[in-house]
Amino acid sequence: MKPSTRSKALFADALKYIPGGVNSPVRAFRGVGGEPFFVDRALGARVWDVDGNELLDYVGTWGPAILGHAYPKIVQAIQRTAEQGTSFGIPNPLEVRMAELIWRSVPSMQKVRMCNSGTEATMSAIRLARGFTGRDKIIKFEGCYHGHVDSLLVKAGSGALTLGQPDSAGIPVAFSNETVVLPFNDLDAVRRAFAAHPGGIAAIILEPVPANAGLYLPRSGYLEGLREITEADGAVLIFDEVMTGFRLGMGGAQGKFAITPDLSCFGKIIGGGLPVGAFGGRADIMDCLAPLGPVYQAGTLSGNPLAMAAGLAALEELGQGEWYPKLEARGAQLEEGMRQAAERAGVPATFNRIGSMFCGYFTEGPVWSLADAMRSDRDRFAKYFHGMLAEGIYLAPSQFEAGFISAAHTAEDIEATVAAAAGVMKRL
Ligand code: HOZ
Repeated sequence: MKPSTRSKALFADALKYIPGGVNSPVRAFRGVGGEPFFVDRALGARVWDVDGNELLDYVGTWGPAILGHAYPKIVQAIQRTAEQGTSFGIPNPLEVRMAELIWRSVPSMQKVRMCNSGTEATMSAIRLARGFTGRDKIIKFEGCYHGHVDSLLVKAGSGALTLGQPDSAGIPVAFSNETVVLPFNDLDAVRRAFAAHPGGIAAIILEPVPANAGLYLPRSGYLEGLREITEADGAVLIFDEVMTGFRLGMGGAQGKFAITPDLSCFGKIIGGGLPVGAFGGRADIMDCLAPLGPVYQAGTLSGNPLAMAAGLAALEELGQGEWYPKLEARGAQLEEGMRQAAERAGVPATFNRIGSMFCGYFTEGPVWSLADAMRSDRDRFAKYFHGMLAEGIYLAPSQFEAGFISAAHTAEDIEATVAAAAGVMKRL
């Protein structure tokens, strides 16, 4: 690796003008120590920093880059659309195409409203669920992260967990009192919460595959159980598919596990790398939104033509190619290689994976919940992260984030990653 001279100078400047030098805390390397590098450009499975270092990228802009960076069809769609104007604040045909494509891919999305980020999507879905049911309380799960929404930033994952602040300052107690937080993968805890608040719970919101405390899977029957409990009670079941949507297949996690939630939230991939969010679901619930109903939600840039064009290009491509089997094959190759590497190095490790999403924990495992994830040796993860970076491989700078494989990662890239990991683990 070349010395990080330019990155260091930029970070010093950034610290003067931007809190912590970053526009989102998880970028600050606080979970692993050291300073972030600054990116110059990205293409396919690689990013280049401003000092000329080439890195094989497993962050993929935190999920959106499923086809690889600067995918030509997406770049061309953005260029073409920009020539017609970058924002209208007037309905445009791309919004309708996007809504229809989402509905075709994810049948539970009978109606959809576009917004600008995953945070907006979850915030709006919660408000809608409350407006629809006339109830106030919501259930969320430990380690699940749904953006930086007040009522959801309670025992949250992602950057909040990385920084050891899963409960943010600045949230009125009255707000967090309306949030019931439960352990993931524990149906009895959910049944007890419903019994304790009869007729009071508006919604359960969850990442069907939690990917903000690393990555762990729902146990067999768990999602079905949540569906049954919410249906019987009249509460709204909300799947936050910001990370899993169009990542685990065109139908997202709900397609993979064959569960129909009432509402779902999307982001990341559906914007093709531009800022976007979406929430949608049952038509009778969605029709409670203004201008039809009493629940207000709005946005100057919602349905922005550039984001719609980029997202449509990404989704249309994903819908045509044999991308998902290829991503599964790369994921399986990585999983097998990493398990063997850890075993040979004698390092206690658990490698969780679904499709092209993964997380390696430095613990015997298994990891099914936040409590299990917290057993990972985070000092060891920090050493591993920096060891991999020195080998030219960029992982998320936190134990509590998922890794992403893109369609641009080749079998040789995965092989090189495993070889690097084997060497780094021997030195841990
Ligand atoms: N929402 C992303 C996944 N954990 C992290 C992006 C960020 O917080 O900057």
